[in-house]
Amino acid sequence: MRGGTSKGGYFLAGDLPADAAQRDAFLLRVMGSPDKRQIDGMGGADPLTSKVAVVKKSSRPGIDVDYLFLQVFVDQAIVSDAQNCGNILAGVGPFAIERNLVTPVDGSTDVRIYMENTGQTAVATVATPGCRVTYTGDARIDGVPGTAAAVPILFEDTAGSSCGALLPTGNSVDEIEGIEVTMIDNGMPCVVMRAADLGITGREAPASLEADETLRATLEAIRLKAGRLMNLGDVSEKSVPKMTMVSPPQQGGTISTRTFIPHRCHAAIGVLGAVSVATACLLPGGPAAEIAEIGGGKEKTMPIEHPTGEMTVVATTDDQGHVQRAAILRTARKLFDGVVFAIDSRV
Ligand code: NQM
Repeated sequence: MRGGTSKGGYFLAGDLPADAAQRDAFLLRVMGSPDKRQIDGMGGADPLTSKVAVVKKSSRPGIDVDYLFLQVFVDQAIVSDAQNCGNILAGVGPFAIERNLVTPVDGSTDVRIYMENTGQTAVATVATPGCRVTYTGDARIDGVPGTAAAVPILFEDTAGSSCGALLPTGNSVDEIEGIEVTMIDNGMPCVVMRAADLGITGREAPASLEADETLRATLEAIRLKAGRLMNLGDVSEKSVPKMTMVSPPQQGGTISTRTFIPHRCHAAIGVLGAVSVATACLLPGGPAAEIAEIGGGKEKTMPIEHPTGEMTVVATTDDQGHVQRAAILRTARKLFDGVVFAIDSRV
């Protein structure tokens, strides 16, 4: 399925080996990793198309399904559960209904999803006219051609998802390798920096940033230090924290971004990454807040600009200006339903 601006394999948990090492070996075969072209598997030679959702009916009160996200690295034999993914999340509701884990109602169906990676909950609303999932509709998201049925998603309790606190160091601003950074986790651990401080405009195309060896080395040096400061330990083999460079908005949005995830530059921005960056924009004194254009009121509509358009985060704040919940709009599409083979047998 395509989920938002990502694509991956969606599995019922019961169809995969229960043993994590066997499961990961199977998923590496499925995606064709490690290989930068993933020629021997289903992966699309990009971290955004080498993703897996593992879904099961939930036994938790008030929750419909449990969702485990797995990032299958493209050119390394690594399958990581160290991050969540809000784009792949967009396909979980439709998948759960199609696989009879959730009973649809006529019109639209709310699916309450427990995100196992971070222990938090999201509510996705799936279009189900006549009690059947529909993927067609008129919602448009940047980074995906055409239109599809809207899948609005609400996040309520994402602060400190992986780092234990929204600001794991307790500060809105720290300095690493001489660069001012905000280390933040409102659903995705992110390091937010001014693009200008890294010697770029922040308007460059992802390919040109990926070709800049000096920039990449600086980002990785900052990331390895930030990982420890963010309670993530040694992140050399993890896909977090994400490295977001911010600059003034170019298209009337809140802020412009370029994000390394962490070794490739995202063609857009991750969902929870965008929620975390939007939250950083609301921290007085932080590098993002200095640049961000934000309206008044408690409900803030914040288009986070990225290389292929923008992702709008609607953040609801309390009297102190702290983000209480965030909503985003995604779409999803069922692409293929079938049996995938690893070596010469099923699983
Ligand atoms: O931040 C890419 C994506 C993501 C993650 C990444 C995501 C999120 O675009 O919630 O969606 O940052 O690795 O799918």
